[in-house]
Amino acid sequence: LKNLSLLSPQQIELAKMLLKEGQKHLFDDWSDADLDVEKKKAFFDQVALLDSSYPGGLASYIENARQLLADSKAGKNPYDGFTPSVPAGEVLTFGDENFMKLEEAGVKEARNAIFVLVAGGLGERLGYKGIKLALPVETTTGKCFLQHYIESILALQEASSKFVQAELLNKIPLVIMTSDDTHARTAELLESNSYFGMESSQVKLLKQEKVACLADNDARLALDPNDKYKIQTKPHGHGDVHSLLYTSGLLEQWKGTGRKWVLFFQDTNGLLFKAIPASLGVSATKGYNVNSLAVPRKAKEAIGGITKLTHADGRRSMVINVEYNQLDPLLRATGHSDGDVNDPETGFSPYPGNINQLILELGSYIEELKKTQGAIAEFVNPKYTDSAKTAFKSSTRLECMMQDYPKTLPPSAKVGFTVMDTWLAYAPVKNNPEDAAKVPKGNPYHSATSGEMAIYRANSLILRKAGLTISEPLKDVFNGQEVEVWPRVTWSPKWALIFKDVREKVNNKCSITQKSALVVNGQKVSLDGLNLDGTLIINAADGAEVVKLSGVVLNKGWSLEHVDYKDNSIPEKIRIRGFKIEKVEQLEIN
Ligand code: UGB
Repeated sequence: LKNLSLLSPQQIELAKMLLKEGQKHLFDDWSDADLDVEKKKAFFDQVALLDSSYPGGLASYIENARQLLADSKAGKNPYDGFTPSVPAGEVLTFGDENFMKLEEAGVKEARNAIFVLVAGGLGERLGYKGIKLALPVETTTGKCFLQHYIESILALQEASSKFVQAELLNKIPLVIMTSDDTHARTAELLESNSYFGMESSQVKLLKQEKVACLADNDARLALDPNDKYKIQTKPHGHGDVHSLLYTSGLLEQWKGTGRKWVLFFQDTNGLLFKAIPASLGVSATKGYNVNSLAVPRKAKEAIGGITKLTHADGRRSMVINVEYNQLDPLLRATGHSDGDVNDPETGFSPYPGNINQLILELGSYIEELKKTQGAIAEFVNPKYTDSAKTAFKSSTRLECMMQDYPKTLPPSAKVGFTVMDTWLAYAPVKNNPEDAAKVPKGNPYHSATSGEMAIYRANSLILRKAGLTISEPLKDVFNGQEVEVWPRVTWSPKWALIFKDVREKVNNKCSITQKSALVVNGQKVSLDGLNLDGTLIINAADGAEVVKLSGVVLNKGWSLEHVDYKDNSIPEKIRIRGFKIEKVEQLEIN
């Protein structure tokens, strides 16, 4: 720093800020050797990036960190003064009249929607080497999550286009939040697959930056152990999506074109789009500013609980996700001596499980972000070396979650939630086979195995509800996880988006046996007296006339062969499921 001529005026300001914020240690080991000039410049480039990507800049980050670290050291409970209670929300039953009405309302609203996929996480718990969006949702078709999501959005776009004049139709935008860990591979996946049928201009990638690591309780920034000219960084969490959207300028553009709803979703939930139309219908009919999707949750299950928090001052109350590790202590601290326990009547916790699918009303979202610039309540989770909490085992950082958005909203905001059956709405792929096998019995595995089986189960149950005879599932164990194996039924979103579509395209003279697999690809395919015992694949081109499937289809079909997740001779995306599909015999109609 002695040689200030090295620095631009902006860098000098950043240097001064760092010194003012107690970060002198960052420069302690700098040498005067000319060799390091480039590294010093790179250091300031990094500081400039850290400064520009955090709402309020790096100085705010350091100040917020100091406060949160002091609170953590003092053992301060972030929910101090708040009493939890069970909030009221919409509880939907698949396939009843109300559900079907909401689905239709949702499809109509979809023309005003924007989808935002948070996909910056590496998926450390899953341990998969690729990006999670590239994993197959199921291996009968092998379609990956990103393809499934895009096809679902395109199907919604088409279905909702009926409600608007062609010249007024805006294509539904898709924003994908990536990070350094996922950006290049996400872009590659899109480009090498022609955006899975979407126009490239419909898709925007926004990359989140990491935040600086903190070395101690004074929020001194940590240097990279291998490079004294580099600040160590770690991910800040999915909450970054709000500030990224705010600074991108996209929100105002969308508002200008009459958009109304922003739907946030996660990288690996293959069921989600079965829940989207009805929940969007709830947002529209209830006029919710915020609508969180939820499922019944087993007490202590590792997903956050939707909770109403009322402050002792009597003025503040909010409906918010309380993370699972905080819900139990909060309940115990507020007079519920048993903590988070199942209601004996329902067998579930009274606090619905947050599946981190949020629907925000665009107008009020923009107003709020103008106030906060997208900054989201943060937390810090240091692992201390000693009981006096004086030092950390390794550096820590501030984190934030997208579902904490309602925390800053005024009490007048309409915050609600929609509960749907888990079988219909939620089957994420988050855990590696080893950890999944250790999940307590009765709790969901959230693995690649359970994620895939959930698709077949949901599709089978939906067909059953529509009147088909579907054989009972068999139980089997893959990678140490016992699951139900239903017929492997899959369909493309454009075949049926909502339950009404299914009902219109099938009749009750059809049956499907447990060993069967059915793939329906195409719009106007109808199942009219089809009796399937084997594998049937039907591909109908867009615009094809009605293709009616009837009669008996009998063949050896496709079987599931057990494989072990440790068997490196099998591709990772397959072996993490514990089975591979042996394609023995099928009827394929094109
Ligand atoms: N993600 C990012 O885009 N950026 C990041 O920095 C981090 C993540 P995880 P998590 O569904 O059961 C959430 O890691 O955070 C993306 C809720 O907080 O899969 O542990 C990432 O790519 C919790 O309340 O989940 O837990 C992925 O798409 C509960 O709802 C998404 O964020 C839980 O999800 C979620 O990241 C759940």
